[in-house]
Formats: sequence, C-alpha cells, structure tokens
Amino acid sequence: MSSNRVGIVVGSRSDIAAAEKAGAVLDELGVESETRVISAHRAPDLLASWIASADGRDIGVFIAIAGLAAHLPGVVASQTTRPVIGVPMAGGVSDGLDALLAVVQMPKGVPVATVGVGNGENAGLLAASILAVSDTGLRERLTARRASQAAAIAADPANEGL
Ligand code: RP5
Repeated sequence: MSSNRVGIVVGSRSDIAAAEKAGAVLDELGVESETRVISAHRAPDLLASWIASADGRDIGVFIAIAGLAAHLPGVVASQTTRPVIGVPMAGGVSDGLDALLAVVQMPKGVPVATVGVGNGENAGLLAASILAVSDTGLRERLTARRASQAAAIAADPANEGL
C-alpha cells in the first residue's frame, strides 16, 4: 500500500490553527490529511490506538503539534518509525521557547524533525517534501510552488528592474 497521506495530531483544540495551516498547504499540493485532537498526557491510550491504526493504514508522515511540556511529538515518534514533524506552540514560557526546546531536544534514538514555533505551514511543506521522494507529481507541484513564491517576490514593485 502506498503511504501518501499525512496524520496531523494536536495536543489541544487550542492548537488547531497550526493544524489548519498544515492541512491547507497539503490540500493545495493535493496531499490528503486527517487531523485528530489527542493529548499525550490526558488521553495516552487513545493516542496509542490512533498511531497504531494510522501506522497500519496509508499515513506516511505524522505532524504533531503541542505547547507547554510538548511531549506529543516525542510520544508519537516513540510509537512509529514513520517520519514525525513536531510543531512547538507558543503559550507558555517566552512565546514558546519551552515547547521549542522540548520538541527539538529529543534524546538519541528517536528523532523528531522540528519546525519553528507555530509554523504549521512549514510542517505541511516538509511533510509534502518527504512524500515527494517517491511521488514525481508531488515533487513537480512543490517545485511550481517555489517558483510562484519567487515570482511573487520578483513582482514586488520595490524589486523592479532586478
Ligand atoms: C498542550 O498544552 C497543548 O498542546 C496546548 O498547546 C497546551 C495547552 O492546552 P489547553 O490548556 O489549551 O488544553 O497539551
């Protein structure tokens, strides 16, 4: 079975905006995703059963989004060998510095790829890049997106003549 979907999980409804940004960029690139709201601390059994089910279906990459102690990405990574992208969220110490350190500082043996605080869009793009390794059409769509991003900057009147 091809693994071409993205599983997105947030630790709380309060994190949903970042999940929506990830889902929107994946939609734009033609990648299906599913989003769940499951706390690693408050609903550990439900989280384990969703990971096991997603791992056995066509989920190729996980995105895990959490603030404060932000254990969710590491807990997801502990239960799958699929790539896991962590999104630390602001809301605690120093606009998310607590969550950023928690997500990026995984001990050896169980990695989590970490994007910037609240950056659901980059999490979606990174998930798409991972899936694009074995999907030529998706790689072309990512390339086209980069080109249109560059064209929009070149079209800024401040850059006329460059
Ligand atoms: C984490 O604690 C969540 O990921 C959220 O970022 C933070 C606050 O959660 P709530 O108090 O909004 O449920 O579990």
